[in-house]
Amino acid sequence: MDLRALGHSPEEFERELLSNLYYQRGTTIESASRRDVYEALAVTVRDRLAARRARTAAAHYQANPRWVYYLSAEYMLGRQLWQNLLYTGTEDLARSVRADFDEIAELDVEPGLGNGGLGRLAACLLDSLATLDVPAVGYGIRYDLGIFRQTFVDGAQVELPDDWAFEGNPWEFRAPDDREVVGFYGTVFPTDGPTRRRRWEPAETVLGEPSHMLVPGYGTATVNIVRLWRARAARGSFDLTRFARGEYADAVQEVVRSENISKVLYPDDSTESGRELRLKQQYFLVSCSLRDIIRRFRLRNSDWGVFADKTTIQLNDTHPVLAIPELIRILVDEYELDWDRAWDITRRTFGYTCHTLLPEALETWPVAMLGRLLPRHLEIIYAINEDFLRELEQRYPGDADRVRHMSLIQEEPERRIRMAHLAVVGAHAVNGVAELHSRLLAETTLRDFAELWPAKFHNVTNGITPRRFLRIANPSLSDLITEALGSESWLTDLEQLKGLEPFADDPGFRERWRQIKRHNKTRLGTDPDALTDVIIKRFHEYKRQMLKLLHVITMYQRIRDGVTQPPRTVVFSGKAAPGYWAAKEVIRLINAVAGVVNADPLVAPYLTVLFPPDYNVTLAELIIPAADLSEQISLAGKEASGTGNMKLTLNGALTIGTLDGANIEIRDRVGAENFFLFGLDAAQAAELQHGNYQPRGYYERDAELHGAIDAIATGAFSRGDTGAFAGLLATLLGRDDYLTLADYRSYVDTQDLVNKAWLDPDEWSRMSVLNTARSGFFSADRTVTEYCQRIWHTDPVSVP
Ligand code: 26W
Repeated sequence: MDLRALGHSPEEFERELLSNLYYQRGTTIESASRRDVYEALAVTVRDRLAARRARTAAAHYQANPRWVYYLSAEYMLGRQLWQNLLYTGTEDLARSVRADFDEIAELDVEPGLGNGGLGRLAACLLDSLATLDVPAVGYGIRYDLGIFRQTFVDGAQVELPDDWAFEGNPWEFRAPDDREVVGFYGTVFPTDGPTRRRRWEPAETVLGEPSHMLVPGYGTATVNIVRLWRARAARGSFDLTRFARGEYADAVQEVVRSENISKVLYPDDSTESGRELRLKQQYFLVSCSLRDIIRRFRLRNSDWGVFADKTTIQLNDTHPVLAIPELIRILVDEYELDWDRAWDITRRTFGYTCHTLLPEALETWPVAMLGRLLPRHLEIIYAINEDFLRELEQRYPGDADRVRHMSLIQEEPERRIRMAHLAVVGAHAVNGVAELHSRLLAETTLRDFAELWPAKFHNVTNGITPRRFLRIANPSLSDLITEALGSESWLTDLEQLKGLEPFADDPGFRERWRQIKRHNKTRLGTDPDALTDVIIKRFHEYKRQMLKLLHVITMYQRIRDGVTQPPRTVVFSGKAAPGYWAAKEVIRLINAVAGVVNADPLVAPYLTVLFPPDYNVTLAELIIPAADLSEQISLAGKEASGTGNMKLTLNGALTIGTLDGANIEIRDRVGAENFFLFGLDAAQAAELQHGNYQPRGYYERDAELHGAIDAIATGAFSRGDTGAFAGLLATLLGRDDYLTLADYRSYVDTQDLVNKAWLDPDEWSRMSVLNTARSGFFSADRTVTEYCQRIWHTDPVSVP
């Protein structure tokens, strides 16, 4: 039932745009600012999605289906305008009515509500869920301040607050009627019910107010939503008496305290902050979301017995794992189900995806802190652990060690809750995000659990949406692919890219392929003739941006020694967690080296180093189509999957990488001959790491490595200041936890193979076409299909 027929002609589109200028912005075309036009355009496009959303909601209500609920503390949604223009087929219409369309589109802001891989994966999976017509809702937090803006001062990273919605956000709908009340602190009282039923009286409450953004499917009518919660102070929290007494700060203290909960995203992507506010954020997210899920369930169902049949909740890492004790609390304390029934429903409802292998990234919370903030949840976790340990004692009588290892409670040195253990015990399915990662999880980090419950452990290799990362980011290459394949259906069936294989042998096609890559380099502002070598991801020692830098210095020294090479542009981009000293030192050193290299006329024809600041989804969409070489050089066994590797392969970049994460599956599918492999594999790396690895030995034995490190040490990149990077060099020569020096020689030699290959542009393009042609597997549609078949057991619902 379309309330208002939305036309498809330029005239009708312009009429809608004008009426939105009048009625939404209260202005006329003559006096409208560029922002007025942007907002009116956004509403014009949004209306079309809203119409489809209405039909989707009606169809879903009708179908009373099994729902997928994705709980994530982070979403990297990217800019919405281009996506929504593509998904409503109104791009040309918009372009036809506004000559300054591109300038207007620049006003579209990216909601940076995430740190990196985990947050962007969540967005790709939501896009595929809608495209596959799966009824789903993403739940998250609407942080007022997203991931910090990165600028450089004297080459050092400086963080600035990201007030992304300062000008408002035309893509969201507030839903104040669906506010929820969330409690903290307080006391737990016994009840006269069964022993495990209690009554919790929070000492503090805050309101959770949702706003949702539309998540359209591509090539289908389905429009799902992502619901983001913001904290609001309860009405009347402003203390007038104190205000009257001039105690202004105290007067608003309550308001500030409440609204602080969704104020800012924690910028850590691998080490836990341990901050109580972070724990408050996690509970705020799960409490609001579970209440909303239960409200939606009870709209169509009254029997708790079918809750787990109608509801599957995926936990995006351990950040939302408090949802497990929270569901128990609601079922037992509020709906008075008995414990065992509530536990059975809970286990059948939750799935848990682990995104890391780094011990420091596995969250644990102090028992004391959790007991203070969430006293009832601590009790429930104790009860879950009590039953679990009893099961272990029966299964492994007398094996105290195993019991201590597997317990939800870490006893030494401080009593802490192991959130990953809670997730595994409370979920019916656990998965890693690439084959190697899932295998290492089952063989190391979660080995005891995998031995106890082998059927619970799965692998679902990550994926990316080809809509944003090829069709939107690289329209010229998409057009060539569509022309070659004869239709755009590859966009929803990426394996069809296989049809490009024969074109790899077509010189004319290869030439057009090369021209498009050149065009994308010009668009990026880099030299179209140069090999564009990119390493774009968060800064972390295990991702080894330092190894790329040592190669840059080696190339620099070789060129200065008269050894020429094909021109190369090295592009670094990425943020470091503000508290991560070593990562920030690497950023500072890269900018120092870039300053010297780019200023050296001898070197300029052969090597340029760029470091565009403030890496995010929008910058990725600009850099990825221009890349020739994709750097995936993490220490084997450390990168859970990687998704940038998939985006670059899809856009025809060749990968130089280790046997780590999804690199392995990329190499298996594109062919070892179309991939530049180097370095230790995971087993060799683990052995060396646990053996007595002497990084200094590699420095002494390898002249080029020696030369590169000495250049840093002698101040070649710091105006002779030998101490400038002494700390960083000390860790590299002293510890080198991620075996950067051990892999240096293999890496540099493989880079020489890259240079050789680049000298034959035709052969390079052939390999590039084959990389794209064989990357169909890495579509998030395949990933979501696997989750639906193996973990969520959901079926699509078609929307008329
Ligand atoms: C507690 C702080 C914290 C915050 C975020 C710890 C860990 C995280 C994330 C799990 C880190 C993350 O983004 N992991 C990345 O997830 C991607 C999606 O699965 C993978 O492709 C990357 O390999 C993995 O590093």
